[in-house]
Amino acid sequence: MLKENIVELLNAQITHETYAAQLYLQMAMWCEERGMRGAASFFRSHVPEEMNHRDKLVNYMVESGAKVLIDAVPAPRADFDNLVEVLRAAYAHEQKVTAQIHHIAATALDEKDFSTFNMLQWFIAEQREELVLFRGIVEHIELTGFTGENGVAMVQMNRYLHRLASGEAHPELS
Ligand code: OFO
Repeated sequence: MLKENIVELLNAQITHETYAAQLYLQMAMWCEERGMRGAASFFRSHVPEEMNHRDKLVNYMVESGAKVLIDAVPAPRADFDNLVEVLRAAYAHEQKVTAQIHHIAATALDEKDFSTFNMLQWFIAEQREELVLFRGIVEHIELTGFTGENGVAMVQMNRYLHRLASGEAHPELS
C-alpha cells in the first residue's frame, strides 16, 4: 500500500498534469486567434502529451490499489502581451512541474517507497526532455532577437515551432 502522503502528492500531480494540458490548450487558442498557426500546432501537440502524463499516474495508482481523487482544475492563464511571453510562461511552467516531480521523488525516497521512486524515473527523464525543449525555444528567442512583433521574424518563429511540433527540428540545434 502506498503511504498517505505519497497518495496525496500523486493525486495533486494528476491535477497538475491536467492543468498543464488545459494551459497548453489555452495557449494554443491564444495563438490560433492571432493567426499564429505554427505556435498553435506546437501547443496543441503538447495537450495529449500532458494527458498521457496524467494517465500514467492514474494507472500507477490503480495498480497500487490507491484511491484516485480527481480534483478541480484551476482555469489556466489566458492573457498574454505577445508570443514571447507565452513561450517564456510555458518554459516557467515546465520548470515548476519539474520541481513538483522532484519533490515527489525525494519524498518517495524518504519514505523508502522504491516502487514510486522507480515509477517516477520515467517522469524525471521526461521532464528533462521538456526542459531541453522549452529552454531551447527561449534560447532561440534570445539568439534571433525575436520580440513577438508581427513581421518576418514572426513568420519564421511560427515555422520553427511548427517544425518542432512535427519533429523536423531539434530544440538544441535550431
Ligand atoms: Fe509538460 O510535462 Fe507534464 O506537466
